[in-house]
Amino acid sequence: MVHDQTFYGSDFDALNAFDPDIADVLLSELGRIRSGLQLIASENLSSPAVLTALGSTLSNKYAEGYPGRRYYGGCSEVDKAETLAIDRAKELFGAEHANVQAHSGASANQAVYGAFMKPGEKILAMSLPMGGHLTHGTKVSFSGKWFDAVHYGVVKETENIDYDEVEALAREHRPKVICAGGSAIPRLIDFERFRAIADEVGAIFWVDAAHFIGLVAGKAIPSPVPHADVVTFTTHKVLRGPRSGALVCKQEHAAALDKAIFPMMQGGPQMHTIAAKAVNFKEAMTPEYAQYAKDVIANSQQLAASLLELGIRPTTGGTDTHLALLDLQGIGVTGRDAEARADAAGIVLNKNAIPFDPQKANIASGIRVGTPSVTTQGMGIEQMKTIASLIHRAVTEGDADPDHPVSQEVRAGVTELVDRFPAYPR
Ligand code: DSN
Repeated sequence: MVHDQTFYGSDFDALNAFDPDIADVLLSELGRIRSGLQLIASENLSSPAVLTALGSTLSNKYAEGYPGRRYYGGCSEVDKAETLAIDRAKELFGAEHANVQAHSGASANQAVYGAFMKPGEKILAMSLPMGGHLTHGTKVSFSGKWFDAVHYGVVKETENIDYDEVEALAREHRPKVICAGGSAIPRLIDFERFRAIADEVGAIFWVDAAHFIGLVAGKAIPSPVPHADVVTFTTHKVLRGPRSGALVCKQEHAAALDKAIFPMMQGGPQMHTIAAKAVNFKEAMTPEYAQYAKDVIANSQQLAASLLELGIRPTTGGTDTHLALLDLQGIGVTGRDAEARADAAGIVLNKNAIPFDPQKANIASGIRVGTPSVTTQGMGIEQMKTIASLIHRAVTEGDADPDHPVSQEVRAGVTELVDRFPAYPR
């Protein structure tokens, strides 16, 4: 492909000349990423190819509608990008239909409500404090304000999804939609059991696979796609694409979901992001990506096991996925303090409620750690053992002050790791 070498989209020098304040933010954010350990389970380091598509002139184009059926002229080129993204999503996930226009996971989730529910109707989903998501019927979200949400949780002893409760609540409430998935579920979900429950009560079965879809893409865990009516997801977590969302569904729901995305919930699609999603889906079809997805899980399991050896208990006893949820009650530290102490030492993670948490959400008794970013940097099992020791030291003996001796000592360990396994190597 011949292209104009003088301009293809982004131009950092031009930005720097016009707006050095924002140019500085771009550079200092890159510096922040490079100098610390990024353990936020929902983040990753997308490729230069993905970032290039994001920083392109496709951002300029209005293209309300779908390929071949737009409300604007001049859509011939963006139609190609969206068609590629749709075809690749269908191939990657073995799906009958794909819609790649959702601006985010939350927007994709809105479309599920829009397609299948009227205000006031019932949805059955996991509660947020047990591991669910804001858009699964919490009172502060549109989903809880406009719809009647019934929530299931986990079994106290195992901390795994309480399938008997799901079944009992489904029989009692006969919801329109049953949702599986969430933001802090370390274990695999039994999609067959959910499907059977949904079929018994005549509900739509929706899987919010935002967190684990990247592991599905790499064939490292079982796919929900054959079982669910609709699977929504984000593209920026383990999947390592642009910050965005998408959905795949059975053909019988294609028209309803397409109409729910546009024109019901969204206006013009972000064509630069759709092009970046197409690049991302192509990346996720490679053998290298499949190995990456397996490594993410192996690393996460090692990190959880090493933390357990050090006295920090992973809920459910471990993990099958990219994330572990750690219960800090045994070491007498809150999630809020742990997050601040880790941050001061260059370890970026988040406080998180654990099942049956006695603390408020903004304090929390747990932290959530994930391995997508450090695995992208090439770290493996030995490095996970080191990271566990660094987390343990920072959380148990550290301080929120970056100048505290323990913060500095842990940061030296972090620096040693990120120097050997750089993010965005030069
Ligand atoms: N905020 C995302 C997460 O961190 O899991 C979910 O939307």
